[in-house]
Amino acid sequence: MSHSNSRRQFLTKSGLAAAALSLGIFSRASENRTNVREKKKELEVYKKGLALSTWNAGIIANNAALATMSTGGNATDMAEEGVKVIEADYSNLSVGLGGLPDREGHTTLDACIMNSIGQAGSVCFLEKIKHPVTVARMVMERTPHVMMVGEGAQQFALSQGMTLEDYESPEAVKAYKEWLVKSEYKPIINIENHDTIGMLTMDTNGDIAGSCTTSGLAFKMRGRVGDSPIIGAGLYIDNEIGGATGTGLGETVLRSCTAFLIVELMRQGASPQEACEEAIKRVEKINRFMKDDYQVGFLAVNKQGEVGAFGLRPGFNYALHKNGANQLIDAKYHLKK
Ligand code: SD4
Repeated sequence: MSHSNSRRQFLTKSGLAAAALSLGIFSRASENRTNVREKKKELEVYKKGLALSTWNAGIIANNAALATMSTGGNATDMAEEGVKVIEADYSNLSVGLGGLPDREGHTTLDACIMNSIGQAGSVCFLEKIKHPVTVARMVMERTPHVMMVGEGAQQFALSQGMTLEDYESPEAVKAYKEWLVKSEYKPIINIENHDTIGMLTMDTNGDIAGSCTTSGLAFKMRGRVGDSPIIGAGLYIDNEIGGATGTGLGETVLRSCTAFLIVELMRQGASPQEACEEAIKRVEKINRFMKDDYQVGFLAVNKQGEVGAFGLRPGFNYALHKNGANQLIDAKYHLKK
């Protein structure tokens, strides 16, 4: 169902429908004009493709996604290739094998991907594999499953031709040694400059896909998994409606199924911006028992190529590649600090 259809259904349910009907033929004519205009706008976005991703590194990832599209890639290829560039950048301390380790000194990776026909793949607690997002895609396309974890996920990756990489980031090792001195476990987002990448893409057919990849919280308990590889929490796509992905303290997102919520709000007629704002407020409400400050930021796109972004607190930014221009934007936020 198109966004305008769902919006109409939403209106039909309200008292506004009667008023709209009583306007008769004039309102229908203007609705038709609006539909034609919306359709044209959609086609423009489709032609040029769209990529939207979290934090500063999103600029590079968006470029890689659009480059993939221009060589014939679809939305899923864009979502995979876009974030792979960040996974391969070992100077990034929050994504890929350069990521900060858990409390026992091991870097463990989480990732997921979802395509435009509703298929999803995910890996969690994966070690020594360079591209968790690619393994997630393999789970999606080559197995009857959605999620694989730990050793089993690693074995599967090896069976599909991937190799073990024993990379140790000097920066991550140094940070870990410093952390060991106090061994204080206090996961605070933003302040520790997390950079998990969540990406939403739209290709020349107007199909939508998404991906999310992270090394999770720095110095997390061994075995801890956040929201990023969880379909419905860190990422959700419904190609009839749109998609959503995010970043932040995963536990708070897991408790509120944020990505799924955003897509459902859009289904009911909310714009991507309205949906992100409502969902972030919901995250805050559900997690009101939390004593420490935390950050969460979410992005959304709908079928018309309209986008939304919202943070719980200041500091969340994202990169948007739309109509041929790629730019970094500071998201609006809910709480003052
Ligand atoms: C997690 N959501 O593992 C991730 C962390 C993150 O920016 O997004 N950091 O909880």
